[in-house]
Amino acid sequence: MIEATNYSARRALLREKLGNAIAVIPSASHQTRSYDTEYSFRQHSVLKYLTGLEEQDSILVLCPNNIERPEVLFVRPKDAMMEMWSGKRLGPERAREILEIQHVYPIDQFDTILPELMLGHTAIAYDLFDASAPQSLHKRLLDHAEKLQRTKRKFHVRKPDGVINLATLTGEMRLIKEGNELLFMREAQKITSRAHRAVMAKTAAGINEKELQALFHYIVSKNGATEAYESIVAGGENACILHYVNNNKKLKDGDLLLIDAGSEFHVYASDVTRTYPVNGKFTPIQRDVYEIVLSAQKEAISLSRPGKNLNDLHQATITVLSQGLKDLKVINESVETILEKELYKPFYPHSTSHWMGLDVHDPCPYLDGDLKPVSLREGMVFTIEPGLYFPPDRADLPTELRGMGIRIEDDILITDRAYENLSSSIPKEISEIEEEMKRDYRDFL
Ligand SMILES: [Mn+2]
Repeated sequence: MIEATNYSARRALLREKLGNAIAVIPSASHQTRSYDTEYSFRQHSVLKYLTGLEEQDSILVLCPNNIERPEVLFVRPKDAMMEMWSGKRLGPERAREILEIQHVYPIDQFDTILPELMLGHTAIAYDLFDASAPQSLHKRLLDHAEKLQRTKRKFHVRKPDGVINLATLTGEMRLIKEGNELLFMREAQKITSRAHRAVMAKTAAGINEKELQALFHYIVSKNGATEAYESIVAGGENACILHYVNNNKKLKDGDLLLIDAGSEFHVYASDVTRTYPVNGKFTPIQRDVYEIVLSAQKEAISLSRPGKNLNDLHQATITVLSQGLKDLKVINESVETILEKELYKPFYPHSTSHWMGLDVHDPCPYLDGDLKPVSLREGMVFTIEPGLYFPPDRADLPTELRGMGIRIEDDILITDRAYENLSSSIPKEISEIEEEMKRDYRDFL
């Protein structure tokens, strides 16, 4: 059942974490695609997380030291003509009621009101590395702080003279998923599973990667979701390009297809990769490499539980992959040497896991206060995605390996004692995949 998300409790917790800092949290701004066309709007994850608000041109300000106005929101004013062109706006009054924020003003009052709100705070907390925020805002905040510093009056009042990175505080909060967050993430998984399985059933020689991407998109859209990121649909050696998004080549008989795609439901992501043969049947060498990657993944998954950390999972993964590279006679060194000299890296250059949530790569901390890897706790969600990639131009490799790229990725939730594989319904055993590929893709529409 969907309960109301307790945004106000999240804001209260963040105000506590802020100490004497004032937080400024802008909405995402529209991004130009070309000339006067724009990419579809996607709200900034943190503003969404703290308010539920979907609108652009809004800014939330949290002022823990302001007793009168501890939280203030700025939104676009009502404007019948503008709303006729580009859709309804909440406006300050409705925003106050719906979002349960007491002080809501039109956005054009931001620069007038902000200096008042800054008083009593010693720092500005702001997402320093947020590429989606309005370009000019950072500078405006510093200008306001500077003006306050130069004001002779109110010398007895504290004024911000430093900046802290807000993302560090919100990243900590976002590490643990609770309540509706898990509900939305499970729904995203359901949709992703359906879409992946349809693509698996549809895949055949002669089909263009773009058509499979379109099928994935169709199922995701039909189920009320969007894609969490640009899908990677990579036939044959395209799989060796880690962020291949051209997705415009015809699939060839005898090749593998690597598809890394996930839906986003209520702004919560999923992120799943499967690799399987275009013609529905693994060749012996494809099978060998696939089984190595699969066993590395299973090893890391089996270690997932409270108290372990993502580095433990990565170490387990590279150990299995290194043994595999030795067995395949790609590297003729001992596993210890392969690990010590990182000889696996040309074939496995990325890490095994990343946090996942509102963002597909959720910006949560990987190290704790002592610079040790963060210990896994109940409610954390992350991916496990080992792979092996054999570049097509490596003349020193056995011919049958050249241009082969395999990755298997699942999404893992830490439970009180162990883990739950959120994406387990998407086939990944060789026999399961070969069966699934015989199905009619229309079963999943
Ligand atoms: Mn991933």
